[in-house]
Amino acid sequence: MPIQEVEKIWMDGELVDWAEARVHLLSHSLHYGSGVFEGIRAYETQRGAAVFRLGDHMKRLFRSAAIYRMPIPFSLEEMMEATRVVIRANGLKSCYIRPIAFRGYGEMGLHPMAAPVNVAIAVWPWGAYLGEEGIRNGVRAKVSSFRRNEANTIPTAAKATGQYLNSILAKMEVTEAGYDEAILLNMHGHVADGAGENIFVVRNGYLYTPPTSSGALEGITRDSVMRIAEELEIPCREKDLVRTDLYTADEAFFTGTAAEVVPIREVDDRPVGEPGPITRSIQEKFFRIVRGEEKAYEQWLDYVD
Ligand code: PY5
Repeated sequence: MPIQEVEKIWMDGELVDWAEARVHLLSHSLHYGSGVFEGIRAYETQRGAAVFRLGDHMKRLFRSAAIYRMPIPFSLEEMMEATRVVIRANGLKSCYIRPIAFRGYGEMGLHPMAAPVNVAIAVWPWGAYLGEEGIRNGVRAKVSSFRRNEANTIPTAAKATGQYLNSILAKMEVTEAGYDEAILLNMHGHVADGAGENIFVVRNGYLYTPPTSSGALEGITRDSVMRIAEELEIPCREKDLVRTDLYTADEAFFTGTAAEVVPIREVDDRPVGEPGPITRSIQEKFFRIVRGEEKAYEQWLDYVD
């Protein structure tokens, strides 16, 4: 899907024209994956564009950067303000937001400290990552033959650019085979997550999701779903899952900023079924919250104006 271009990108403290947002070929991160990033969404609400859990996403960006000893030359508050500035500059009502901090030009050795840390925030309109049809009727998932990188190889606590090579291998494998999304197991055979989503299953009225120690990212949508489940009085547990737990699930779904809440209707050619009642109720609540229709969750919204 080609990127839908807008006017401006925020780069190192300034708004630059979309086409001028360039980096040097010898940027450290291009060669070694030494960058950290976020994926955030702003939704259209009655009061204009609202960024969903902006502070929590930016805090995760700073945690990711700390793992890689990257000093971000802006404060948390400055990064949040820059996000509002770039959305306003492009006049967007809703968008995907991609902040990135990366080791730039100046050092080609592996010890990266001499390379500057550059920071940018791009925004653009991005529809449902796994498709509108997927949100409505569910997607077909397949367990990839590639295993998830582990917490002590390339730390899954960080959202780093380089670690997505692992997701790309899995995603290519299953999409070329005709499926919509990949599920990755860790080295112990436990379910970690989707290529770019967390995963939940429902069994006998209980909601289960793999713990972060499985190699799952500490997803902000995952956390939102856990809080929604609490309100809906659906018990939710973090638990190690094996692939047959996916086959025998009553319901299953992916969560993520790009994907949002997406039912899984099939795993490895075994039907999980049509999106079930728990998936539906969580999905419905989630979309009401992000659109500013749930007063109790106002603290999750950061209004752009
Ligand atoms: N797991 C992985 C591997 C992810 O890449 C993502 C987010 C998630 C889980 C969900 O985390 P959150 O709910 O905090 O978004 N993936 C990015 C996103 O913006 C990139 C997807 C292409 O959704």
